[in-house]
Amino acid sequence: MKMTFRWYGDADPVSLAYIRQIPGIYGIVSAVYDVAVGEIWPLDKIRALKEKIEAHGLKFEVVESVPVHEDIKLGRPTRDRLIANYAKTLGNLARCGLKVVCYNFMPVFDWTRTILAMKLDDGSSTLAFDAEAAAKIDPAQGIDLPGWDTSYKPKELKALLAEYRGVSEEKLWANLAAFLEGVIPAAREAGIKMAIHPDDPPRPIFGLPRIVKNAEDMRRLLKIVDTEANGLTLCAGSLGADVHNDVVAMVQEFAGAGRVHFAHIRNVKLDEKGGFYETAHKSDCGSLDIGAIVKAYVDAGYEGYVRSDHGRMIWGETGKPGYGLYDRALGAVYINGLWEGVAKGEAH
Ligand SMILES: [Mn+2]
Repeated sequence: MKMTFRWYGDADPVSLAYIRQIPGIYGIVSAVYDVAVGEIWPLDKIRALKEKIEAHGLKFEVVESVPVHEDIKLGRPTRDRLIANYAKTLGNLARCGLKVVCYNFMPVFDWTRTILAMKLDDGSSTLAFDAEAAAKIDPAQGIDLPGWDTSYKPKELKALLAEYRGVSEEKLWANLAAFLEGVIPAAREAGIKMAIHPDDPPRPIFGLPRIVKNAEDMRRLLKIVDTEANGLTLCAGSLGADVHNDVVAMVQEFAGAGRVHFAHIRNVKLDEKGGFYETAHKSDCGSLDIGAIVKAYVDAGYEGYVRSDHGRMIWGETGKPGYGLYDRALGAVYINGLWEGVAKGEAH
């Protein structure tokens, strides 16, 4: 297992120098942030990022994410050029030594929360999803979510949402298939493993289709192009936000089959109304058994990349919600500890 840590580039208030001080960190997960979605990531920008990371004694082998243009998800006629561009970006990443590319296929919204700083009893604050509040949002009236990417103007967002009304789940699957059939052969040739991140939360929201929500969806996805390069980012916290998802069984099945290329490990506390909030990583803080999840990875012989995922804001830290230094560092050390314990226990 290779423990990694996500870093948002020079704009990130968390420095590479600090990340390096977390025990057991192998590498950085990052992205080129100043190329427009859909355009090719040039070699010089990838190289500059890699050199910056390596100067801190850390590896750069995983990208999170190369975003998928909405035209691809919508199946617009422009998608062929955009898919070709994506494949070229994969080639450039491979030339710079990158091994895994995380991406998602969620329409319009990436991860969605209704509260960015919910206060917990211990005084920390965390991200939360209030299912009742989310259900009350009428996308036709506009959506104003905290912390959500505001790069769309309200009018553009309305038009985009309207266009998705004509995209059923099956249509989205067909568009995903066209994407995979376009990029997976290029990834395989380049030696890149693609790793789709599941939908977060794993359910349709605001009338938008969502298709990577559970084990059945992941099986279907892997069969579209049935090769190792077409793989998963198994995000315990995202999938675990649906009480029906058995994350341990998913690790056993998909890591066991060699199709997990990136493991996001974090915990969530579910409520009875379908909502949840994010907790510290430790098992008894949330609804997921992180020890059992780690054991499943060890038993599967998983040797890929891992990262702790969203953290709470603790010790007075401010910054990007979910992506502070301290709680994610605690999570990484906790996972490393579990891993060492399980692996050594099994070796005896
Ligand atoms: Mn994740």
